[in-house]
Amino acid sequence: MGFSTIAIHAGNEPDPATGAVSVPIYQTSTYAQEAVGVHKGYEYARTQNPTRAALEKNISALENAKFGYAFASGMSATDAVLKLVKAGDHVILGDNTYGGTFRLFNRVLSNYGVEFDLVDTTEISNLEQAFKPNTKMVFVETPTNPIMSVTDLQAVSDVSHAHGAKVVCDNTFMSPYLQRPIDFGVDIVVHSTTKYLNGHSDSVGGFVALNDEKDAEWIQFIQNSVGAILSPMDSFLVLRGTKTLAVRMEAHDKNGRQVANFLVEHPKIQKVYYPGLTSHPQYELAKKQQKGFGGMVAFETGSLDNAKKVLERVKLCTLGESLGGVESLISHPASMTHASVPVDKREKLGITDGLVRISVGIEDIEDILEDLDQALSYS
Ligand code: P1T
Repeated sequence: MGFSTIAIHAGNEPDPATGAVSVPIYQTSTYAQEAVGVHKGYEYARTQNPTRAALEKNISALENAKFGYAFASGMSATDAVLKLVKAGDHVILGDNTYGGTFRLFNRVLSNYGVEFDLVDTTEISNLEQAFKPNTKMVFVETPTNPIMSVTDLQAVSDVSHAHGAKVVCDNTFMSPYLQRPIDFGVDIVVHSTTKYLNGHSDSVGGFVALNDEKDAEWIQFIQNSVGAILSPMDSFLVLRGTKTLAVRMEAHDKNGRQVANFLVEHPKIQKVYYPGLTSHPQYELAKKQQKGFGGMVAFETGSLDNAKKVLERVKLCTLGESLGGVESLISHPASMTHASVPVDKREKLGITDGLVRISVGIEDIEDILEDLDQALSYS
């Protein structure tokens, strides 16, 4: 079956009670039981909810995974995955991730006896050198937020598995339409569904997709035990969002390429980070591993002053954190999404005070380009 057919039908069975074509929002905290221990498979809504179950079927099918669990946010999904490691274990984390992911490792996980090292995984030789006897997990984002570095998922999987470590990929920037990490040997995929999967900037959520039954049981156990579940309303919204994922991602990809090409030619821009540019260091890999390049573009304006001018002059693009919605969003990673990354690490990666990130929406491209053009015409 094709991607859109799966997106529209997986998990989206007509409601058994009424025949409703759209999975209803089962807004209930509990379920009536016929007798003690006799019920319809639903006992308490932290543990099971039909709207959430439909979404879990849907996204796991899109990621080519047997199992999937929906969480209250992308961060709680990542946190659940990190509960697969224990005190005394070592984790390798890609050196450029969403700032909140770095913060979770640096400020939370480190308090529980789990060691981690940051590694530039765009070079497999760096990864090979980073393994320790107690390395249990390699966690990467590709393309990275916001520098858009691309990691070879097949190579990371091969090397990590040879060292007995599981591979986790945060696939938020691509969505399963543009990249399916499990097809390259990745063990666990995490998402912030807040972004492209929902796609309309009106829900916060997260997802874990995987094939290993034992790990899946543990993730489900964590989901129920900790309780960071996705609500029925949010499950409904994301389920509605994924139905149009393919058409939205095609449109984001098309507009993203044009914005990147426009910025590359602009005299005020010093550098553009977008894997679809032939000048991108991993352009060939991105072409091979991804179905497209997506709608995330970052660019260097040269100074905080210049970045502020662009961010304050835009009219159509909205200044704000987040990404992946139908509307174009523009942000300042150094002070917003990556403020929790120490300044020396940020600068080494290229997350300077002059860096601006745009989540290119699916408005008419002429309007997006006109807005960027007028925002960049400051003196
Ligand atoms: O916000 P939340 O749903 O908890 O997702 C966290 C998260 C995880 N992974 C990636 C790659 C992300 O980009 C994010 C959240 N990112 C932003 C809010 C942002 O503007 O970059």
